[in-house]
Amino acid sequence: MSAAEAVRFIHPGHTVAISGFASAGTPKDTIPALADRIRHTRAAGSNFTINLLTGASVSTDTERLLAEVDGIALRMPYQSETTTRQRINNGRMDYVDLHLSHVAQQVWQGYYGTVDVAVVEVAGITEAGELIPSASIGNNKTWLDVADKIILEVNSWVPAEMEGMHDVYYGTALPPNRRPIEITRADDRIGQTTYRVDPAKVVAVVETNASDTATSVTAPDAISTAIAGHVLDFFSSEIRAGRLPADTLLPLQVGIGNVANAVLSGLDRGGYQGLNCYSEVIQDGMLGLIKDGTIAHASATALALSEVGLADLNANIAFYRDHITLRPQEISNHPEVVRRLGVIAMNGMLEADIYGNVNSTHVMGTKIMNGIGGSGDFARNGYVSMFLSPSTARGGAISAIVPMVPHVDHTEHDTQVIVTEHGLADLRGLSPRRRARAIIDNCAHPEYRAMLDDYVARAEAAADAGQTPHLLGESFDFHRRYLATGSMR
Ligand code: 0RQ
Repeated sequence: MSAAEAVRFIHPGHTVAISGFASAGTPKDTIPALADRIRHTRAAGSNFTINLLTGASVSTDTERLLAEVDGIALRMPYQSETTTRQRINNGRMDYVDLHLSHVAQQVWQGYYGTVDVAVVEVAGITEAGELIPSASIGNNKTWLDVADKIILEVNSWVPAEMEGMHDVYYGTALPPNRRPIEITRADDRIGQTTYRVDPAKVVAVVETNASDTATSVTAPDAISTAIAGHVLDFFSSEIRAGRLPADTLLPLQVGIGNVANAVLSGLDRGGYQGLNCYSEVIQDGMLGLIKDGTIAHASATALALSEVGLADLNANIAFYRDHITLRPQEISNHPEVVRRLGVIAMNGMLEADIYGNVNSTHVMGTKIMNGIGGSGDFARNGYVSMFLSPSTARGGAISAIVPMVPHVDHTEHDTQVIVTEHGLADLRGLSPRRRARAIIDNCAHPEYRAMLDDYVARAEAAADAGQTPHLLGESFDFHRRYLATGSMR
């Protein structure tokens, strides 16, 4: 049926779980049709909101349509879209920001009530009645399992040869019935290539032919190239110290964004061969490395590609299918697997404090930026946990190294290495006071070092300085200075 007819199954107050992870696999027609329905209902005088559950962020165009009509009462688990962010920060939308590996189990546990309708994009339906996934898996297996009603969007734009790239695992369970997740290499397959679905729950099938939204990528600049250089030097010294295998390192997880892409470009020049990625998304930088053999295999839950990346993937899909595995996000981000494989976790941050606590999500401690996403899944369980960021934000007006972060996503216990364009602080084996020295000396922007030194000197001189010296009132004055510099989100 048409998308407009299909959305008649969605009613005010419903919890709607949709496919989509980063820019890939968002339903193309059904969600815009839902936004239209909400707008018309509102124009007729009645309120229509839904609770929206996803894999992570979805296509920004789609997310914006629902936010603009004030159609979302509750959003979970991640977003990165401007209008949605404003609604959340204005208190007009409830937002639950959680580890992406936790989403499926929390939904199985029933925290979010009944999932009334799932809207899931698929590449096709097999004769046996199973579903061929498209360019992201995210939580789709869970949505199909738990939803009362299912709307399928069959997108013929997805190349047929993508079939086989996926590994959908059906062995997950709640305690006490959990079994080991038997992944010991990034390319291990433990599931099946299709989703199962109960046909009795499928109330609509909508046909589309529409491309995924492209992710924008900018070429590495001087700052991201410098950060990548420090990361590559660190890998070399870890190899010399016998802590990382030469040539192949250990499986890499790389966050999204320009710094991440610069690190990937840098790997190309590092002389590595046969690397593996055990990450959350496949981005442009990885495709080139797969082609030239630097990366042997990349495991993730979604593709997040630019226009150029999408064209490359589609033109060479049979080749990439053999080097990429897409998994449900509770497996791509699974703490057990991340710990076993010894993943090298590299994520972005807003700011870190002098002791290594990291804020990834809340500007000035209060305004949400995106969400924790998968960063905690990888940082907490990685073999080496690294946070990478320019040393300043907003044209130098804000230092990314502060005395005390006003919101903590990753504690000092989870952060092992901090990198800015000025250098790298290896915090492993260091007490808090030594960590402060390493972070200020290696990572802070030179213009902020004197202020941070002064803070540490006075905090350490206090009679009750303790294990982790702080001047509690002053640490937040450090942030408040920025309020005068302009409007914050
Ligand atoms: O603002 O967009 O208005 O220009 O934050 O900052 O420097 O472009 O960095 O794109 O790498 O994002 C933490 C947000 C960094 C991201 C964060 C402002 C800055 C700019 C973006 P503008 P940059 P990035 C995926 C793992 C959590 C989720 C995660 C993130 C904007 O990395 O969302 O890691 N992480 N998922 O101006 C005020 C500061 C600021 C600041 C930056 N200290 N104060 N504003 N900004 N620092 C796992 C995978 O495997 C994919």
